[in-house]
Parts: sequence; C-alpha cells; structure tokens
Amino acid sequence: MATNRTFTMLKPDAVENGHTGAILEKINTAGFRIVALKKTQMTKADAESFYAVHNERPFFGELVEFMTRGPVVAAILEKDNAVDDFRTLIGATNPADAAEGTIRKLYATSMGENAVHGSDSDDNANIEGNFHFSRREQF
Ligand code: 3AN
Repeated sequence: MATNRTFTMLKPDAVENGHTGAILEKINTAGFRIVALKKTQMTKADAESFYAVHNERPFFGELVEFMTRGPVVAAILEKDNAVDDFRTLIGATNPADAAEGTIRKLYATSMGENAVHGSDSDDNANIEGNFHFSRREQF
C-alpha cells in the first residue's frame, strides 16, 4: 500500500461542541501524520465551491448554511491507504449507521451535522487539500 494523503474538515458542529482536541487525538492515535492544519471560517462562496458536486441535491442549501455557520478545522493527513482508512475511522455518513468507536458515532448528531468530512478519493483529497492550503503550507 502506498503512503498517500487525505483531506478532512472538523465541521462547525464538532468545533462548537468542543470536540476538536478529542478528534485530533483520535486521528493521531490512528496513525495519521498531520501535513497541514488550520482553523478557518468558510464563506458562502467557499462552501458552494467546495461542495459543488452536491449542488443539485435537495440538501445543498442546508449543507452550505451549516458549513458556514462557524469555523471549521481543516487538515491534510498522511498515512498508508489514507483515504480509505480515514473513511473507516470516521464511519458512515449517517451517525445512526456508523460503527462503534468511529468519530461520527462518538461526535456526530445527524446526517447533516456529522462532525467530520473525509475525502472519497485520492483525486478529491488533492483538490480539497489545495482548496484550503497553499503548497508552502503542506509538508
Ligand atoms: P460523506 O461526507 O460521508 O462522503 P456525502 O459526500 O454523501 O457524504 O455528503 C456530503 C455531506 O453532505 C455529508 N457529510 C453531509 O454533511 C451532507 N449530507 C449528505 N446527505 C445528506 C442528507 N440526506 N441530508 C442532509 N445533509 C446531507
């Protein structure tokens, strides 16, 4: 398995509820190296662009509103098999379906407010990481 990178955001619900430290600790304990990390507030235009792939979905407006209601913590993470292993660590999109011990099982409250984002492919990890971080912030 190749060492590769994924991108995550701790979403506004997780940050508001004070779970940033606990989630970063879980990420660290699971063996991910932090390549880049920052707390940032997305504008409406940022969220619409980041989630453009979902712009036809019925929940798009709700998603943009949620993702801009407070700061997020964005990070690029590195590990063998990073994309798949991170999606395993965060659990299913709907926290009701998420496995025990996963980040969403522990910290998410609903399908919309599900605590954490994880890229779904190497290509998207690259696009999403570059959306939030310049090249000289990734090392
Ligand atoms: P995942 O984040 O697990 O890859 P996606 O890509 O299907 O899930 O959805 C992107 C984001 O859109 C989710 N993280 C969630 O916040 C939101 N979302 C997905 N489905 C719904 C839904 N039915 N209602 C509200 N929000 C949703």
